[in-house]
Amino acid sequence: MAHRWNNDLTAADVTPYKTFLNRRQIMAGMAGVGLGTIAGPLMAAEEELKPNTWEEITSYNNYYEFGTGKEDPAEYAHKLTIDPWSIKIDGMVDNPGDYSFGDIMAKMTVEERIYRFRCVEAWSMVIPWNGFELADLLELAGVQSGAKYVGFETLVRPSEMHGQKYPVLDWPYVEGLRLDEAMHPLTIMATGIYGKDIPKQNGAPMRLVVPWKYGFKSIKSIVRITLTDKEPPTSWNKANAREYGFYSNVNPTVSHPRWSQASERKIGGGLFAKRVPTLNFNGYEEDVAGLYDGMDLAEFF
Ligand SMILES: Nc1nc2c(c(=O)[nH]1)N[C@H]1C(S)=C(S)[C@@H](COP(=O)(O)O)O[C@H]1N2
Ligand SMILES: [Mo]
Repeated sequence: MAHRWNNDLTAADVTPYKTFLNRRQIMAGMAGVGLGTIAGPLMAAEEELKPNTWEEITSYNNYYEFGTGKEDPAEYAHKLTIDPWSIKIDGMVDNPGDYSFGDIMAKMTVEERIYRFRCVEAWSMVIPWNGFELADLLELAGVQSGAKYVGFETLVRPSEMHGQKYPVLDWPYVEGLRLDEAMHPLTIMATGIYGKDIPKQNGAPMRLVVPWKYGFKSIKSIVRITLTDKEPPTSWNKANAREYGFYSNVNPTVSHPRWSQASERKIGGGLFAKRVPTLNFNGYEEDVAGLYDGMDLAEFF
């Protein structure tokens, strides 16, 4: 399927691969944690920056199935078996069933897209994801007319995901989108990054990427997609409804109860740029604002 949106970012906007790989250490360095892993010149730049709070740091590297520590996913995710892999698509679809990863990949057109992608924790990067539009997969399953929402679930396998032995979240990790959000061409299932297979700590073999929403909406290692007429539960909303709403659109005017979301730091070029204002819908306002016409986005945050 052809691109259905205009990409205004170029190769020059992409965060260098090395910076991407080192970002956990880079961010850790900002809090004075793991200083030994930071290269000299980078350290000098960091020292001029106000350190992040503990809450910010602990949220950077999020894949709680592998532990809550920022280095846990990179350390433990290799244990995950991703072959064979299938996604159950059920609920309000004409063609429910288990779709194997191989079958899905054979039917989808995988493209490279360049996304500005930021996390709720106030940093931003530009990532070249490879993937396909979620809409294409949903069309394959045949969405029924009464469906209004899409629910997603991550694998539950405590033998390989030791973080699931602890009730830090209610497993499985679940997420949801309204159907029109899910069908939007910016919503992709990512299978690769920087032209390589997606690393396990980033959600192999398939994870969602919703670039106008905060990072936690981008659920990793998906095994189930359910079409429904009711707003599906979402993990962070279940854990803390006051801090995390269903929509979670990047919105600089709505502060998180514990921190401002008005600005972000761009990671790139080996040095930190100054804080820059966060853009409404993470810069995708033109593409997605229409989805929320008439909605009070402070109420539906
Ligand atoms: N299954 C699952 N998906 C998840 C998470 C998680 O803990 N478990 N963390 C989320 C959060 S909070 C963020 S910021 C992003 C981080 O994705 P990245 O490591 O690829 O940048 O993944 C999201 N998807
Ligand atoms: Mo996050």
